[in-house]
Amino acid sequence: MLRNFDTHRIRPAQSLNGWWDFTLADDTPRAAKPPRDYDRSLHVPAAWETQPGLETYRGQAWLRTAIGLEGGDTRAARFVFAGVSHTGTVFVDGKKVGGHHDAFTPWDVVVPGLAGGEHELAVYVDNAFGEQSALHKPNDYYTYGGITRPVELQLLPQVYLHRAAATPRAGRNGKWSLDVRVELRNWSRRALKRGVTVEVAGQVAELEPVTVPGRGEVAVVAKLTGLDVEPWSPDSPSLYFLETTLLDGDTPVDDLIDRVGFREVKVRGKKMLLNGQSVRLRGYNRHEDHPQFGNAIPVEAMIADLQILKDLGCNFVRTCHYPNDQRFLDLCDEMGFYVWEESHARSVDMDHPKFAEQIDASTREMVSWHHNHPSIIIWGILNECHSDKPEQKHHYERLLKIIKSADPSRPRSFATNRGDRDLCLELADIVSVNHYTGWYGQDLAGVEPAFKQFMKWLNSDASRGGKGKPVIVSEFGAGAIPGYRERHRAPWTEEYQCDVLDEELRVYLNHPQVVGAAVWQFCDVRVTPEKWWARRPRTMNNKGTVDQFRRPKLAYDTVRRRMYEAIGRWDGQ
Ligand code: ADA
Repeated sequence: MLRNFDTHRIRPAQSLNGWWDFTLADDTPRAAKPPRDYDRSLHVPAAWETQPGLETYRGQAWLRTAIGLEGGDTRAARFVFAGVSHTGTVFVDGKKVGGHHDAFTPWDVVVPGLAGGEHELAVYVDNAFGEQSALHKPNDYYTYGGITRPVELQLLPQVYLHRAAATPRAGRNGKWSLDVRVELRNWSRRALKRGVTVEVAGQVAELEPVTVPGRGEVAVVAKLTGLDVEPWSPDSPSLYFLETTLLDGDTPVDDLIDRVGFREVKVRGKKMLLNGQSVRLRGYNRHEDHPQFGNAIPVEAMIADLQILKDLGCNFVRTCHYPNDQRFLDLCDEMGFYVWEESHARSVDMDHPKFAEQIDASTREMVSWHHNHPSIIIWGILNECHSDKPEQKHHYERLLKIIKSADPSRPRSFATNRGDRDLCLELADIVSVNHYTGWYGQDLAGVEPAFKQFMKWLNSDASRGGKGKPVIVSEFGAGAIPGYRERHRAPWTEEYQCDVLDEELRVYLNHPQVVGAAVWQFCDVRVTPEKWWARRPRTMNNKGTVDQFRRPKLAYDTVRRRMYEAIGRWDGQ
């Protein structure tokens, strides 16, 4: 399953997770033709680094599975890949049918005209760095290889439901409304007329039938009003199924099932509001990384991570620095976490010839696929990029515009480390800063003065662009090698990490303009062994509050105390 619940009752859908044939592609000309022979197998989804001998394999590989199709050419096969790391090229019966670059957004390939019977699905997967990739590069997190998120095969009628994007709005007397934009696509050559119904919380909207041109697409909007529903919040994460059905005459021929939560997120002056109530975000940056699974983390391990975050007194996760597996977002919806989701970019070369194309795609796909998650309350872009360079400002403008035109309902931000040189703060709804005075500055006593100085600069003059806006401290932390304990509390000891997190949380969680603080980072993660990152001890980013196996470091209890104190719920244990 792509999600944590069934997304179709009418459309036939079948998981393609399971054993796939697998072979490295050292000798294969680039994605030319799938090979005949495969010498191993891999249980998809998986990162191939989990296979003995392939722990550091960076390159290409083929994966293959057999699929059985029912019916004839009135149905198209739709292959949905929730994530292939980092580039996938798809072949059906040896013929190239599609592909996608970037590990972190879902994508699909629609193949009409396949006859009933058995077919071969082969995927050429590439996780190599090079000129073809602006965003995947040696970095402070690992780029794994493989089909790392679930795969599904669906059968589509000629006109099918491509997407249903829902935006909740609070109305009078505690009632809610929901605007649902439904996108219909037609893979056949003939124009066809279809009706649509949308149902949520027992209310149904029936839309007039529309004609969808051959090989074309049409969008219609359903407005459901006067909904008597429980709003969504972290304390009470109520969710409702949103069922969209496609009708040919009176006959249902396709459907999409998603979930929505009723909440509005607004920025008002220095505050961030959820359903009119002031919100303070307390949480973590979390990478999709696990020593046993790479970035192909099973749902059970995701749940365990979120349970740790709950225990730590957190209500917030930043999905640094890329869109996350939708099953994780589903869990955040269900368990009541606020999420900052960010398109894929951590300190990248903005002059790379592929940069604009790839970051635009990552941003568009993120908002398009993840639009309905109530947990997502902030869209983020461009972590620690060149927001201080006038010649790069247009990237910030363009990306923030892309988001706003696709989804005007959520605030947008970017995490800057440019301090008082930043030139793009006026473009963001929320000012977000990464602050490492306690670590890279090695200046524990300087944490508060440095932050005060930044806030003074920010608020001193409207030309800064951030004056009077809400502020999130989107990263702060310190490295600690698990088990390195010393009374002298030197850098890299678990003790020093405690001191840094204690002080930073004290300063940020008690500042009136700070609406959120996200510790860097949840767990220790693998980094690429290339370039500067090779200098990281254990070739890991060791700033986790839990180690890579999620074993708590000394700082765990410090963070926990600070998080509970911040909401007046610290009872000494
Ligand atoms: C940056 C960056 C993170 C991580 C962190 C660190 O702020 O955004 O991805 O690299 O620093 O550990 O230095």
